[in-house]
Amino acid sequence: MAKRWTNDLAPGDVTPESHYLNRRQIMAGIAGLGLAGLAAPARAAGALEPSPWDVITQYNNFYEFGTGKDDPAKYAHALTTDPWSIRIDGMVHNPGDYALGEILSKMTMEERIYRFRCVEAWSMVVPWNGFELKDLLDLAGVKPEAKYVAMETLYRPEEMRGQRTPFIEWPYVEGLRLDEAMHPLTLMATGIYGKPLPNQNGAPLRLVVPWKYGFKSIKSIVRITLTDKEPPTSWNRAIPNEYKFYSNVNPTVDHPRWSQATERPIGGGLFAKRQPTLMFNGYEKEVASLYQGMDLRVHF
Ligand SMILES: Nc1nc2c(c(=O)[nH]1)N[C@H]1C(S)=C(S)[C@@H](COP(=O)(O)O)O[C@H]1N2
Ligand SMILES: [Mo]
Repeated sequence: MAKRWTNDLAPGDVTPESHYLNRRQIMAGIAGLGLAGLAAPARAAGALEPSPWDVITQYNNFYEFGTGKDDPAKYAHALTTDPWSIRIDGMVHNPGDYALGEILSKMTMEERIYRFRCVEAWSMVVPWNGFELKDLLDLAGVKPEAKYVAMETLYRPEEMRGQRTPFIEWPYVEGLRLDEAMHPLTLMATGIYGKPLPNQNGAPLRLVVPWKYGFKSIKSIVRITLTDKEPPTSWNRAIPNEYKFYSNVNPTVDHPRWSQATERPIGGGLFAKRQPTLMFNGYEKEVASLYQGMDLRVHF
């Protein structure tokens, strides 16, 4: 499979790290559009400094390990991530149980530095490693009648202590419309900062949809089902009037209990300045066309 982009930094071109990261981000931005040669999108123009490793790996939402932000880092080591396989079924030509290693051997790995915005109004910038979900769906062979992609997290209460309590209905489930799933920005992540994904961040494989609230980015995926019906999603099932299917980041549509106009960058300290939240989390140019003609106040 042809690599969409390569890191063309020369061996001597190593300093400073912030420039290095920004350079890769710009290239990822171009690759994200699949339009190498065109101008980098606006989000790549400014410096997008990744949040520190410790912040990304110690302030987590992963309710399978507890509801506190520090619970996943404390308890997720109990999760066995090898062997791991993913069932791909429903409206595909090649259904089956795919070993993770077999999938990875066929995918083109990339680094993407993305904004990450939780619905709770905090944010980070994360340097993900992974591959485009589209490539995996192409491997499975999506049938023409498929319209949505449903995903499911592992259910293993012996290792996921939070699952011993019915905090939400387990397993955690999420879904995307097929065109969202096929979008070049939609990533299946296997790492951060060039290292394997820590368990608390959703090892060994998690979804990343940078223009949607963080809860859409389902962790530790074991099943992907192609369907013609909008699939159920965990947070919609739990609190249907607060969380709907699309969950696109939108500063003009407030959560019923708080404003979504601004966000708190994690890692900046208790008194860090809140920053404005961007439409589609800053990826408007890339994804707004997916929602043309839709009322985003109704389909939030
Ligand atoms: N299976 C599962 N996936 C999940 C969650 C979860 O509780 N369980 N939390 C979601 C939420 S609310 C957010 S903000 C992100 C957090 O990802 P991070 O901990 O890697 O920053 O994971 C999402 N994916
Ligand atoms: Mo979240």
